[in-house]
Amino acid sequence: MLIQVVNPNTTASMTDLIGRSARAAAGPGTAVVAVNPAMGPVSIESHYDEALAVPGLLAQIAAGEAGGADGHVVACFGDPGLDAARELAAGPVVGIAEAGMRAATFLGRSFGVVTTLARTTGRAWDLAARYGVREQCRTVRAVEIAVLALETDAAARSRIAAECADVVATEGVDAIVLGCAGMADLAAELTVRVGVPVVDGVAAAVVTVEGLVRLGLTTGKRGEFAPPPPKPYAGPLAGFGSRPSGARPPLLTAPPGR
Ligand code: 5HY
Repeated sequence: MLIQVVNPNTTASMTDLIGRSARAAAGPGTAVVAVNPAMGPVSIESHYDEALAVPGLLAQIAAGEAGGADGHVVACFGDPGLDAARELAAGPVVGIAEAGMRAATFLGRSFGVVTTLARTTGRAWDLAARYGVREQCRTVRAVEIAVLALETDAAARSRIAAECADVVATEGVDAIVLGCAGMADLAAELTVRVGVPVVDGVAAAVVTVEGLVRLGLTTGKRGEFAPPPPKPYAGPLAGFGSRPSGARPPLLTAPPGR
């Protein structure tokens, strides 16, 4: 089985971190390719970033389909372009926010989310509502560390641990969901430090896609998620439009799979 994990921002070092977490979670016989688009924002921290990350994400989904991927992971906590990706892909597509939140609901009555910037917490609440887990989501907290600073800020780790511990102490949650793909490498250590399961959405999404593929299950293609109707697109996105159903837009200069 081949699973493509797409980091929708353009930061290769973050894609490497995401790839390591994804491979560690994947079972025997599952190959993981972690990629990021060549176009789009270096990090996704606003609605604007998220909107403009989607074309690159979809180009990667198309490239992965052409490359034989059995399923895909959208490795950004806003689950950007998830519905569009599900229209394009034959196999299942899972976002890390959905996978992380749903996994947390198996681990107890309530969970909290710890994410990067306060301005992204609204999106996390919207997704909790969309996925029907709003009631189990007790709080969404931000550590006010920029996405790319997660790799460079020496204090980031202890700052995130302190916030997780405070969520457990003050909200009494049974689990924590990490609100950024760039935190994927912290889950195991934080679980020990704060004493409740800390969920990495990248790992949760990989095993979810794996399970769906093993069961022979994929997105329903009869209605809303049927391949997008072919039509002309103008301007820089011209390559995204004119294709017969099931065909894919031409590949953008995607970096070689890792
Ligand atoms: C992420 N941004 O997972 C989100 C996290 C966030 O570039 N990868 C990003 O803060 O919304």
